[in-house]
Amino acid sequence: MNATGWKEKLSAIRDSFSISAAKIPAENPEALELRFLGRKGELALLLRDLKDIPLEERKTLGALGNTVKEEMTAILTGLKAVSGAPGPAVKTDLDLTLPGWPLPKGSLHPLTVTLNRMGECFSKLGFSIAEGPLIEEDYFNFEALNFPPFHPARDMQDTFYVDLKDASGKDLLLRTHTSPVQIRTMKNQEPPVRIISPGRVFRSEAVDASHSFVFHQIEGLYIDKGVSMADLKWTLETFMKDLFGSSAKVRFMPSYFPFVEPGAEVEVSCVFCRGKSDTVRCPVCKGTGWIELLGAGVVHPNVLKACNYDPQKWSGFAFGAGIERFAMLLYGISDMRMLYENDLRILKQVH
Ligand code: FA5
Repeated sequence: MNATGWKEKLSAIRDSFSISAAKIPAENPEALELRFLGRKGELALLLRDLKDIPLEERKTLGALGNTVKEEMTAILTGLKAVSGAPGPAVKTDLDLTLPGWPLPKGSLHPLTVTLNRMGECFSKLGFSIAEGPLIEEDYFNFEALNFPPFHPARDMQDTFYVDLKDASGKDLLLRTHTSPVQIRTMKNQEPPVRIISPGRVFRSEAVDASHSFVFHQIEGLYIDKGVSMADLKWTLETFMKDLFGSSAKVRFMPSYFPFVEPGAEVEVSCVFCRGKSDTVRCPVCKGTGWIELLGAGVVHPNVLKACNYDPQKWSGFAFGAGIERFAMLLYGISDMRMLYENDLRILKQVH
């Protein structure tokens, strides 16, 4: 047989193998293997015929023949796997009877768990979630919230100013509270509005057990017809009882925020000593029986006007709470810094 004849025969064997391998129902892969690759198989015999081909052509043809052989072997392995026929035995030191390695299981961070729990309470009351940027315009963080430039109320929130202006030349800063989301939402939406807005805030403050320079707040805003301080009180009381249990009480202490009138600091009855720290002084409420948790009030008419809401027609309440303070109460954490140290012994206790 000359080289051309050998090549034609190889091509015919390859085609015949392909047709047999693709048959439905499939042919027995062992029988196919024997027919084409076995000692007296069609391809094996053809490869043996190579000895009659002149040496200079034998090398190329041999390589061609081996490629076809490899192709056939790969297809046969696949067919065996599908038909469940045993493949070549694999030697392994793996002991499949041994128990598996324990996989370390992650859990949510206490701040995330706290935020989720707070979010669930408010979603039951019909609040939806709104978000805003962390790098904020001075206008949204202060001006539209009734803090005019150079007003002394700005000193209440020590700010990180950014040494950049945005594309339209506006002053930028790291937001000091989540209240700018109130403005962004009202400017984009017709009333009624019922939102909560969780997120990170920044203040240039010294760090201690109850203060951080980066922390988290959750804002609440409800605008509708005839909303009053009584609605705020009911909402926050319902929320605190849901979170801390039905015996939790809420009280409002007069306070000042330029964007609400009247404004209040809201305190919850101490969930640790339940106001009974007469014998041993409670370290959390310092014996007062009350813990301050958030700021709140009735939305100031100037804020409504800045958002083109008619204060004669619409009114509302707003509140802003520190998520870290709630996490500390819920999980008995005495120092806020523990929440940021990523010590697994602390983090693993919260699920
Ligand atoms: C505000 O930030 C107001 N925007 C809240 C508000 C919203 C009032 C809507 C009225 C209406 P204040 O600065 O008090 O208020 O912060 C609110 C809460 O954030 C505090 O009660 C406290 O829980 C938390 N907080 C304040 N400063 C820090 C800090 N440095 N580290 C951790 N938590 C803080």
